[in-house]
Amino acid sequence: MNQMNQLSTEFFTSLLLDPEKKAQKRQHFFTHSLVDLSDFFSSEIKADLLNNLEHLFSLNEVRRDFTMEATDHTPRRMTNVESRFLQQNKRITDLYNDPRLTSLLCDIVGEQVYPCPYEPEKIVATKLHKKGDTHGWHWDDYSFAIIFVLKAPPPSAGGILQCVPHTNWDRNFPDIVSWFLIDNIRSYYFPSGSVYLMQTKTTLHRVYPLLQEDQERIILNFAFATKNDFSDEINHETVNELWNPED
Ligand SMILES: O=C(O)CCC(=O)C(=O)O
Ligand SMILES: [Fe+2]
Repeated sequence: MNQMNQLSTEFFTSLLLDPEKKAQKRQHFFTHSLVDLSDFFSSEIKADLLNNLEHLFSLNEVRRDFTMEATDHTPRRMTNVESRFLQQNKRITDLYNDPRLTSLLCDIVGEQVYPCPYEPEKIVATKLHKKGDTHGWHWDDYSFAIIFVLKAPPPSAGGILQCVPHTNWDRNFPDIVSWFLIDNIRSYYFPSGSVYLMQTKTTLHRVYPLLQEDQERIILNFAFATKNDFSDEINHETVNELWNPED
Protein backbone atom coordinates (compact mmCIF):
# COMPACT_ATOMS: atom_id res chain seq x y z
CA MET A 1 0.00 0.00 0.00
CA ASN A 2 1.46 3.37 -0.94
CA GLN A 3 1.85 6.42 1.29
CA MET A 4 -1.15 8.21 -0.28
CA ASN A 5 -3.47 5.31 0.47
CA GLN A 6 -2.22 5.09 4.03
CA LEU A 7 -2.84 8.77 4.60
CA SER A 8 -6.30 8.68 3.13
CA THR A 9 -7.62 5.67 5.07
CA GLU A 10 -10.61 6.82 7.08
CA PHE A 11 -11.01 4.98 10.36
CA PHE A 12 -14.62 5.87 11.12
CA THR A 13 -17.98 6.19 9.42
CA SER A 14 -20.30 9.18 9.72
CA LEU A 15 -22.16 7.41 12.57
CA LEU A 16 -19.45 8.78 14.81
CA LEU A 17 -21.25 12.12 14.61
CA ASP A 18 -24.71 10.72 15.31
CA PRO A 19 -25.66 11.41 18.96
CA GLU A 20 -28.89 9.41 18.74
CA LYS A 21 -27.11 6.29 17.53
CA LYS A 22 -24.54 6.66 20.29
CA ALA A 23 -27.30 7.05 22.88
CA GLN A 24 -28.93 3.80 21.65
CA LYS A 25 -25.59 2.02 21.89
CA ARG A 26 -24.99 3.39 25.40
CA GLN A 27 -28.39 2.09 26.51
CA HIS A 28 -27.67 -1.34 25.07
CA PHE A 29 -24.25 -1.43 26.67
CA PHE A 30 -25.62 -0.58 30.12
CA THR A 31 -28.09 -3.46 29.92
CA HIS A 32 -25.92 -6.14 28.33
CA SER A 33 -22.31 -5.13 29.18
CA LEU A 34 -21.61 -5.63 25.49
CA VAL A 35 -22.50 -3.71 22.36
CA ASP A 36 -21.92 -4.07 18.63
CA LEU A 37 -20.03 -1.05 17.26
CA SER A 38 -19.25 -2.50 13.83
CA ASP A 39 -20.99 0.29 11.91
CA PHE A 40 -18.81 2.99 13.44
CA PHE A 41 -15.70 1.67 11.70
CA SER A 42 -15.01 1.89 7.98
CA SER A 43 -14.61 -1.27 5.92
CA GLU A 44 -11.29 0.23 4.77
CA ILE A 45 -9.79 0.21 8.27
CA LYS A 46 -11.11 -3.31 8.96
CA ALA A 47 -9.47 -4.65 5.77
CA ASP A 48 -6.31 -2.72 6.53
CA LEU A 49 -6.07 -4.09 10.09
CA LEU A 50 -6.52 -7.64 8.80
CA ASN A 51 -3.71 -7.15 6.26
CA ASN A 52 -1.43 -5.73 8.93
CA LEU A 53 -2.26 -8.55 11.36
CA GLU A 54 -1.75 -11.34 8.85
CA HIS A 55 1.70 -9.92 8.22
CA LEU A 56 2.43 -9.60 11.96
CA PHE A 57 1.26 -13.19 12.59
CA SER A 58 3.58 -14.43 9.84
CA LEU A 59 6.54 -12.72 11.54
CA ASN A 60 5.85 -12.94 15.27
CA GLU A 61 3.21 -15.49 16.11
CA VAL A 62 3.57 -17.67 19.17
CA ARG A 63 1.52 -20.76 19.99
CA ARG A 64 -0.26 -21.11 23.36
CA ASP A 65 -1.60 -24.45 24.54
CA PHE A 66 -2.18 -24.69 28.28
CA THR A 67 -4.77 -24.29 31.03
CA MET A 68 -4.95 -21.20 33.22
CA GLU A 69 -4.97 -21.92 36.94
CA ALA A 70 -6.26 -18.46 37.89
CA THR A 71 -9.46 -19.06 35.91
CA ASP A 72 -10.20 -22.60 37.13
CA HIS A 73 -7.89 -24.26 34.60
CA THR A 74 -9.84 -23.17 31.55
CA PRO A 75 -7.96 -23.80 28.30
CA ARG A 76 -6.00 -21.40 26.11
CA ARG A 77 -5.45 -23.03 22.75
CA MET A 78 -4.53 -20.26 20.39
CA THR A 79 -1.87 -18.39 18.46
CA ASN A 80 -0.97 -14.85 19.55
CA VAL A 81 1.02 -11.80 18.61
CA GLU A 82 2.27 -9.97 21.68
CA SER A 83 1.55 -6.36 22.45
CA ARG A 84 5.18 -5.25 21.97
CA PHE A 85 5.08 -6.30 18.30
CA LEU A 86 1.61 -4.85 17.68
CA GLN A 87 2.71 -1.58 19.21
CA GLN A 88 5.40 -1.23 16.57
CA ASN A 89 2.70 -1.05 13.91
CA LYS A 90 1.70 2.55 13.23
CA ARG A 91 -1.73 1.77 11.80
CA ILE A 92 -2.66 -0.14 14.97
CA THR A 93 -1.27 2.42 17.42
CA ASP A 94 -2.76 5.33 15.45
CA LEU A 95 -6.19 3.78 15.86
CA TYR A 96 -5.65 2.88 19.54
CA ASN A 97 -4.52 6.42 20.34
CA ASP A 98 -7.05 8.22 18.15
CA PRO A 99 -8.91 10.77 20.33
CA ARG A 100 -12.09 10.02 18.34
CA LEU A 101 -11.92 6.41 19.53
CA THR A 102 -11.43 7.48 23.14
CA SER A 103 -14.31 9.92 22.82
CA LEU A 104 -16.60 7.22 21.33
CA LEU A 105 -15.76 4.85 24.18
CA CYS A 106 -16.34 7.56 26.82
CA ASP A 107 -19.72 8.39 25.26
CA ILE A 108 -20.79 4.75 25.34
CA VAL A 109 -19.53 3.69 28.75
CA GLY A 110 -20.45 7.02 30.36
CA GLU A 111 -17.13 7.66 32.07
CA GLN A 112 -13.58 8.64 31.23
CA VAL A 113 -11.54 5.80 29.74
CA TYR A 114 -7.75 5.66 29.73
CA PRO A 115 -5.20 3.65 27.76
CA CYS A 116 -4.46 0.36 29.50
CA PRO A 117 -1.47 1.11 31.77
CA TYR A 118 -0.03 -2.40 31.53
CA GLU A 119 1.78 -2.67 28.20
CA PRO A 120 1.55 -6.48 27.65
CA GLU A 121 -2.23 -6.30 27.94
CA LYS A 122 -2.86 -3.09 26.03
CA ILE A 123 -3.14 -4.57 22.53
CA VAL A 124 -3.25 -8.31 21.83
CA ALA A 125 -3.99 -10.29 18.68
CA THR A 126 -5.39 -13.82 18.79
CA LYS A 127 -5.84 -16.37 16.04
CA LEU A 128 -7.85 -19.59 16.45
CA HIS A 129 -7.09 -21.89 13.55
CA LYS A 130 -6.97 -25.52 14.67
CA LYS A 131 -9.85 -27.78 15.61
CA GLY A 132 -10.35 -27.39 19.39
CA ASP A 133 -8.73 -23.92 19.51
CA THR A 134 -10.42 -21.77 22.14
CA HIS A 135 -9.88 -18.76 24.37
CA GLY A 136 -11.38 -20.38 27.48
CA TRP A 137 -13.56 -18.80 30.18
CA HIS A 138 -11.95 -15.77 31.83
CA TRP A 139 -12.29 -12.17 32.88
CA ASP A 140 -9.87 -9.48 31.69
CA ASP A 141 -7.81 -7.36 34.09
CA TYR A 142 -9.04 -3.98 32.82
CA SER A 143 -12.57 -2.62 32.55
CA PHE A 144 -13.20 -2.50 28.81
CA ALA A 145 -12.04 -4.06 25.60
CA ILE A 146 -12.93 -3.20 22.07
CA ILE A 147 -12.53 -6.30 19.93
CA PHE A 148 -12.08 -6.16 16.16
CA VAL A 149 -13.25 -9.51 14.77
CA LEU A 150 -11.37 -9.28 11.50
CA LYS A 151 -11.94 -12.82 10.31
CA ALA A 152 -14.51 -15.31 11.56
CA PRO A 153 -15.73 -18.74 10.47
CA PRO A 154 -19.45 -19.46 10.11
CA PRO A 155 -21.13 -20.15 13.46
CA SER A 156 -21.51 -23.85 12.60
CA ALA A 157 -17.71 -24.07 12.88
CA GLY A 158 -17.65 -22.72 16.48
CA GLY A 159 -15.69 -19.61 17.47
CA ILE A 160 -18.75 -17.77 18.80
CA LEU A 161 -18.51 -15.51 21.84
CA GLN A 162 -20.20 -16.58 25.07
CA CYS A 163 -20.53 -14.53 28.21
CA VAL A 164 -22.13 -14.02 31.59
CA PRO A 165 -22.25 -10.31 32.48
CA HIS A 166 -22.33 -8.86 36.02
CA THR A 167 -19.90 -11.40 37.42
CA ASN A 168 -16.73 -10.98 39.45
CA TRP A 169 -13.40 -12.67 39.42
CA ASP A 170 -12.28 -14.00 42.77
CA ARG A 171 -8.69 -14.83 41.93
CA ASN A 172 -8.29 -17.10 44.97
CA PHE A 173 -11.48 -19.05 44.27
CA PRO A 174 -12.63 -18.39 40.70
CA ASP A 175 -15.39 -21.08 40.85
CA ILE A 176 -16.48 -20.30 37.29
CA VAL A 177 -19.21 -22.94 37.16
CA SER A 178 -21.10 -21.28 40.01
CA TRP A 179 -21.79 -18.26 37.76
CA PHE A 180 -23.50 -20.50 35.20
CA LEU A 181 -25.97 -21.51 37.92
CA ILE A 182 -26.70 -17.90 38.81
CA ASP A 183 -27.32 -16.57 35.32
CA ASN A 184 -27.71 -17.76 31.74
CA ILE A 185 -24.79 -17.93 29.34
CA ARG A 186 -25.40 -15.54 26.44
CA SER A 187 -24.01 -16.41 23.03
CA TYR A 188 -23.18 -14.00 20.21
CA TYR A 189 -22.05 -14.56 16.68
CA PHE A 190 -19.80 -11.83 15.30
CA PRO A 191 -19.03 -12.29 11.60
CA SER A 192 -15.87 -11.02 9.88
CA GLY A 193 -15.68 -7.24 10.11
CA SER A 194 -17.50 -6.97 13.44
CA VAL A 195 -16.36 -4.69 16.22
CA TYR A 196 -17.74 -5.02 19.72
CA LEU A 197 -17.17 -3.35 23.06
CA MET A 198 -17.39 -5.41 26.25
CA GLN A 199 -17.18 -4.67 29.96
CA THR A 200 -14.52 -7.32 30.21
CA LYS A 201 -13.60 -7.01 33.88
CA THR A 202 -17.10 -7.90 35.10
CA THR A 203 -18.17 -10.19 32.26
CA LEU A 204 -17.11 -13.82 32.33
CA HIS A 205 -16.45 -14.70 28.68
CA ARG A 206 -14.93 -17.22 26.31
CA VAL A 207 -14.67 -18.07 22.64
CA TYR A 208 -16.35 -21.40 21.88
CA PRO A 209 -13.90 -24.03 20.56
CA LEU A 210 -13.45 -24.34 16.80
CA LEU A 211 -15.24 -27.47 15.67
CA GLN A 212 -13.50 -27.92 12.34
CA GLU A 213 -10.04 -27.80 10.81
CA ASP A 214 -9.26 -25.24 8.10
CA GLN A 215 -11.17 -22.43 9.80
CA GLU A 216 -9.66 -19.19 11.05
CA ARG A 217 -10.80 -16.56 13.53
CA ILE A 218 -8.55 -13.51 13.95
CA ILE A 219 -9.19 -10.76 16.48
CA LEU A 220 -7.45 -7.62 17.68
CA ASN A 221 -8.11 -6.66 21.30
CA PHE A 222 -7.67 -3.06 22.50
CA ALA A 223 -7.89 -2.87 26.31
CA PHE A 224 -8.91 0.32 28.11
CA ALA A 225 -8.96 1.25 31.78
CA THR A 226 -11.15 3.40 34.01
CA LYS A 227 -10.20 5.41 37.09
CA ASN A 228 -11.12 2.47 39.36
CA ASP A 229 -8.65 0.22 37.58
CA PHE A 230 -5.85 2.43 38.80
CA SER A 231 -6.83 1.96 42.45
CA ASP A 232 -7.64 -1.79 42.26
CA GLU A 233 -4.71 -4.05 42.84
CA ILE A 234 -4.21 -5.98 39.61
CA ASN A 235 -1.59 -8.70 39.57
CA HIS A 236 -1.80 -9.56 35.85
CA GLU A 237 -1.45 -13.28 36.45
CA THR A 238 -3.46 -14.33 33.39
CA VAL A 239 -1.41 -12.27 30.99
CA ASN A 240 1.85 -13.24 32.69
CA GLU A 241 0.83 -16.90 32.56
CA LEU A 242 -0.15 -16.48 28.92
CA TRP A 243 3.39 -15.49 28.04
CA ASN A 244 5.08 -17.82 30.56
CA PRO A 245 2.81 -20.85 30.97
CA GLU A 246 3.85 -23.53 33.48
CA ASP A 247 1.86 -26.48 32.18
O1 LIG B 1 -11.93 -13.24 20.75
C1 LIG B 1 -12.81 -12.64 21.34
O2 LIG B 1 -13.89 -12.31 20.81
C2 LIG B 1 -12.58 -12.27 22.81
C3 LIG B 1 -11.13 -12.10 23.12
C4 LIG B 1 -10.85 -11.97 24.58
O3 LIG B 1 -11.65 -12.29 25.41
C5 LIG B 1 -9.56 -11.44 25.00
O4 LIG B 1 -8.69 -11.19 24.15
O5 LIG B 1 -9.35 -11.28 26.22
FE1 LIG C 1 -11.08 -11.46 27.32
